[in-house]
Amino acid sequence: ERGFDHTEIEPAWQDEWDEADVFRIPDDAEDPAYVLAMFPYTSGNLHMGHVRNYTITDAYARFERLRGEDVLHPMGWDSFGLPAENAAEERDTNPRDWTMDCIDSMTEQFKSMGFGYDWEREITTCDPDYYRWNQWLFKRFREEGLVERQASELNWCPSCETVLADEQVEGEDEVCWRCETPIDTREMDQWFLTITDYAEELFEALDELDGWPNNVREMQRNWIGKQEGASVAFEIPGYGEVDIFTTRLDTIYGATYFSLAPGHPVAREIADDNDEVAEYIEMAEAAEEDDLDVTSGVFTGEYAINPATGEEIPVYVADYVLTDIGTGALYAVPAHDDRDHEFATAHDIPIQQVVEPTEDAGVDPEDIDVQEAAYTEDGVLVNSGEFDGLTSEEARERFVEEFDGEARTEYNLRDWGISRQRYWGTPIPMIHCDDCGYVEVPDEDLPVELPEFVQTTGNPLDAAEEWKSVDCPDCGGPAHRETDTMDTFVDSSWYFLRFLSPDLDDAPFDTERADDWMPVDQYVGGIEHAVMHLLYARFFTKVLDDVDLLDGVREPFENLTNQGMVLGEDGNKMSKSGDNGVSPARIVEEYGADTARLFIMEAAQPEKEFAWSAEGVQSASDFLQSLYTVASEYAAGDVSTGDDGTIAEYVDREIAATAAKATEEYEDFRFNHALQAVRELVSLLRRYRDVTAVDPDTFEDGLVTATKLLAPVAPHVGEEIWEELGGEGLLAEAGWPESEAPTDYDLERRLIEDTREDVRDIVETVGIEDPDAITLGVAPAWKHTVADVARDADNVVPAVMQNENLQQYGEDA
Ligand code: ANZ
Ligand code: ZN
Repeated sequence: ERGFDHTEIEPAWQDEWDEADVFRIPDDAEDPAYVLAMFPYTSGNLHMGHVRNYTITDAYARFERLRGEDVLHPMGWDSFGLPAENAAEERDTNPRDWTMDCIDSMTEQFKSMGFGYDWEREITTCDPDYYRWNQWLFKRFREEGLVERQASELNWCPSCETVLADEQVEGEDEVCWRCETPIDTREMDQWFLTITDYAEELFEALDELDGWPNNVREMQRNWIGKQEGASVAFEIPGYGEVDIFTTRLDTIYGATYFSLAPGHPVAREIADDNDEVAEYIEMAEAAEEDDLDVTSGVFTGEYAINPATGEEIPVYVADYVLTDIGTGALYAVPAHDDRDHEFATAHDIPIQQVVEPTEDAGVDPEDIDVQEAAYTEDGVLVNSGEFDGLTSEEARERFVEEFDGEARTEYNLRDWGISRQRYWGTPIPMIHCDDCGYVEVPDEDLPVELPEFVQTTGNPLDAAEEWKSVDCPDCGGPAHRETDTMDTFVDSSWYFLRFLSPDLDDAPFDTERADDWMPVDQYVGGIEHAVMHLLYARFFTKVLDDVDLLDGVREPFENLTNQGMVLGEDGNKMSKSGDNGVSPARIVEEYGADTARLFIMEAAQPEKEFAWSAEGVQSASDFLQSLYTVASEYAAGDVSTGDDGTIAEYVDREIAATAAKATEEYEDFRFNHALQAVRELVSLLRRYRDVTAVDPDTFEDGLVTATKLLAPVAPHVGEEIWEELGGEGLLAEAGWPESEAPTDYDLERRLIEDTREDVRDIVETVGIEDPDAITLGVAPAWKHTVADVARDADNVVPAVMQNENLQQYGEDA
């Protein structure tokens, strides 16, 4: 019985790699492939989602390294944040100790998976050597005018007692992303980074991010919410001119009412003399976001004059008009806007059509009844005076001038509130003095380190009296420190730059090295970061370039992959706490890291979800054992050898073709296809050995090639086999197989594959269970189809090799 014992070989090879510094990347490397996985939050435990994320990235990094690239593949810890504080409270310890323990145990887990990181570059965001640069950067942002104090209504989690960014509020019932408590709102003064200054570039540059999945780009587009339109003034007699924002200026002739947001200054002015309006505003402002529907609103008794028609239209205050979007006022066109239609129907407001479909729209204008439902498409103007017959697009352009409007672009994106009233984060480097107001902490006094942790129900920094009280850097008078800490998304907005020069102590990162090494070539992480993390990191990169800390790098991540979810065997999301969670540690213990890695990578393409399968794990394990066994039997002289001509030639071509195919699939991030090809090669080798005495050169070349192609995914077993076969040095440094496919080979292979596809199609239509078995000639009815493939003389041998049952047909042919 020859097998390997993963509990012995895996730790041993991990040590060998460390000793040989396989994963170290020297500072003077010219332009390494930068392969990065989103660094983990230090929860203490790796779950399967992590394991998948890091396996994908590690396999790709190893692939690039084996191909001879310098590879930067670092790892660090996203280690600030509320959970540490909560855990510390639960366990009666402090967030730092808890976090450090988590890092220790996660490091162990990483190592046991065989992930190859350059640990010399490890960074930890809760380390003062890291967060001092958050503070330093905050000051540079402030110098650029990108930091503001803004009073605003904020999402407040009553359980975490902290402000949440919009992105941290989840689901329709608006719950806290960490603890799932329904959120409240509160009005407070906060520190904001004015990301809106970059809205246009953040939006437009998405078009060029070809290496990003379309859905992520689309999510960012929606989040930024760019709307091109115009503003036009409507006169409300007694109250002056009120600007509206519209994306549909072409519909201005169809405006049948005018609407103000409850927070609009003119609405408040009207409310001064109108109790009904005052009551409505009060009610609307007290209401939770989803309490009121689109029809909620009140007539003010006032009228606005439509500059296009000169007509007076009634003015409403309505909750569906948002105070901080556009100008907080709009003219409403029920015939062409769904919300306006609903509102008008409820309030008995006339509906006037002004756009009808163009002739080539494929819709009969007669079929449009705007009394029934709004027609929201562009079209041709009707009932629009002298402008009838213009297209919507022409009208929009024309009307801006005609009605003294102004082209205007609006964004849904809001500034980024970074203040958190919690302890475990980067202290904001500001001091408040009664005389001088807010004063920056001088650079030489950075970092502002966190004081000892104390347990309180509120913000522990508020309770740290000694820490809080300082002299004002400007006037020397008594002052106190800002007690808000930064949103942890600040940490992750530039960490990928710190990896380049993690020990630098006079700058956050080395500008020249960033020039050489950035952007990240391949970034891998969860789709849950499609908006916040990935948008903030793009924002930071642009600002850093604008303040000359970067030199022309405007996007941080050239290629992005979002790994799909790992589901439980039941097909439900594998939860960390639920019963369907499979513990990575247990799998590694029982089967070894290579098996876990191979199973995960074979299960699906990185972007696709897949369900955990004990059977799949077993199959991965069996495969590795059997490859190892074939190799060690061969090494021990247990495989009979001899020269055998045609078959060796065929096997040689299969080996070359497999290397070519696998290489291409690795490059395209279709690891499962690459691995499938390797499996096919290995079973070919086994059949070769079973049917005849093998050509030793060919056979050994086959084993070596399979092992090398497998090395990114199953590196430990790979080393073991490499050693058995007498390979020199470490497999991790042994290079990548030649990947030139024989030129005449592709065509033949495609022919075989196409035919298989055809057969599979037929089989699926007829509904026979195992198409592969049939393709390979088991079901008599289909044999002739497969035999067609074998008819080509050159393919007789391949066909025979595919399946013994075909021998007959090959010979017949
Ligand atoms: C007149 C109009 C006619 C509009 C029409 C639309 C259709 P979208 O549709 O998402 O691009 N709007 C303007 N300010 C608003 C505010 N503060 N709160 C809520 N809605 C507001 O958004 C642009 C449209 O949203 C604008 O164009 C405006 O209604 C409305 F047939 O103006 B429109
Ligand atoms: Zn002062």
